[in-house]
Amino acid sequence: MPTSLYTFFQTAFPDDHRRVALEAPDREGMGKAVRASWTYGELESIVARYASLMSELTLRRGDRVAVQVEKSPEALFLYLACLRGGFVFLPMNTAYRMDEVDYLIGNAEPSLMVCEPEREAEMVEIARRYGRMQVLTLDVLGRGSFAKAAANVRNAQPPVDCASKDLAAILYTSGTTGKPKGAMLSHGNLAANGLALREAWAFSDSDVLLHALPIFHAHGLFVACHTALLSGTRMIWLTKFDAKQVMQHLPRATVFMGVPTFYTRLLDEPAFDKALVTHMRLFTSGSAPLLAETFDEFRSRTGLAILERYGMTETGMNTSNPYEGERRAGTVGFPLPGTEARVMAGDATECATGEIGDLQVRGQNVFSGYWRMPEKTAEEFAEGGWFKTGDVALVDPEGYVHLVGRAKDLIISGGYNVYPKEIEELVDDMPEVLESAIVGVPHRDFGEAGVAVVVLNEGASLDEVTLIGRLKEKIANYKVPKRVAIVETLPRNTMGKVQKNLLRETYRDACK
Ligand code: MCA
Ligand code: AMP
Repeated sequence: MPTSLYTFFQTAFPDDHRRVALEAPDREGMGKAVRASWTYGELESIVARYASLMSELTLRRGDRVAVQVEKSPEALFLYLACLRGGFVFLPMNTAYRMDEVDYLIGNAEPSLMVCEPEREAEMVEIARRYGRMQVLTLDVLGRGSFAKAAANVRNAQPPVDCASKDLAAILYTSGTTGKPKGAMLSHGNLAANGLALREAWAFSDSDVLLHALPIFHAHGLFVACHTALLSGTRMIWLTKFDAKQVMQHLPRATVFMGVPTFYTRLLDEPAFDKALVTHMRLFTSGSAPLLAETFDEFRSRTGLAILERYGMTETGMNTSNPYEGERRAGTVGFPLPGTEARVMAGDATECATGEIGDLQVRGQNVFSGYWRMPEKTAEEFAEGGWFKTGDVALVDPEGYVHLVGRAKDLIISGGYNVYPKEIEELVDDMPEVLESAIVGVPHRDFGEAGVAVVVLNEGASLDEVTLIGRLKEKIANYKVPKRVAIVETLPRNTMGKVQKNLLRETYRDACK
């Protein structure tokens, strides 16, 4: 039984290494020099070369490799090379601005940063400050100093035999207080979850996964790629989600995974209908709540029921609607094999069926803790190894889990998490601002989006465009509130706490 995730993948790769692992239609027609498809054999040899290059760069087992690059097949190979070589992959959202990247590098202390060529100079500057990080580049077409150096590698080294508990990746997630925390995911966590999904969703080597998610978060990188790689599945690799492009490739696919915004955008296309999905056996949705109306409209347009599942960066996937059996809109289904879930009324009391409480999960999929934050880690676990998800849920009489709210102050916009606290701190730092509150309100396209409600200092003036412009210089665009309201005071309760529920009500139509 393998313990390294890459060895798990290798075991599942087809015996015939000439079978296609990945095709990148975005690259077709770009000339002979630009590849548009890779067999499993080619994938293996590139991954081996990339891993060997990192060893030649004197990276050691357990060293972190930070990656902020556009989605490309080579970016996936780089991830796989980290797994193969025993290095710890640290992906960063391409939308992150330098302040955000700087913090993550300072915290994770990577030995290597692979970035877009345009960002190289800024990264070198950061590297100089932190001392020991090397910087190489990789662009969306797989070119750059990393690929160039890898092409010259002569001796491919054998895969490193990682143990189940060894770190495979660190994914940063922001928190309700303070700075982003690095969720430490081991080979064992990722393998357990990938295998559970392969079984639950009946993946096989005859599947074709249409991949349109970004690969710097758990959904696109782990959920989608791991199930495919653990099944010897072919992937059609799109650089980003574009409804028309997805429709063009759907007829050749059997599985598609998305956030709810992907589905609402597909439904906005008049030509999206049954004829496009004749080979499709599975559409999954997650990262944010799928509205029942989207589920229903999708079913009436295609005849297929979207399978909604629920997970977190820290845990991978926890629950899923059934592959066989009724998929219920507004629910996230049952705990996956190997994962336990319970709803708690307090520290020690479990809720009865139908009662609302705090959702906790436990299983091999659950991470070991936050990078160098033992206290934060301890706070998030209850006795017995139960992880406190921060989601509020109930389990109905038939065992379906319903997510009914969040205990954490979090906005999920188009599948990306935005923590109001992080934005409020930046707004409050502006000299004109006395205080602010960021709330999530319904958004036609992204499901939810942020509105900044701001109180100015006496006599100060600041308009929406200026405030938004300043935030865009500091943080990723998707975190920037879509609207700004300047008000006299923020509503507070008797304890002095801002009543965000009232603000959500007041501004509920602001982003419609
Ligand atoms: C782009 N913008 C956004 C978002 N995406 N604003 C809020 N929320 C967003 N998600 C901004 C852009 O910067 C731009 O701002 C403006 O909105 C319009 O951009 P547009 O061109 O429409 O956006 P896009 O490039 O088409 O991207 C939308 C998207 C993308 C395709 C829905 O956000 C996406 O791929 N989302 C998937 C997220 C995901 O994979 N989450 C998984 C996390 P401006 O006009 O100001 O420049 S993992 C997870 O949550 C757990 C584990 C789980 O359960 O899966
Ligand atoms: P992340 O930190 O990006 O991993 O986001 C995890 C959070 O996304 C969870 O704690 C949930 O609040 C939310 N989430 C994931 N899947 C779903 C879903 N199907 N429905 C509602 N919320 C979801």
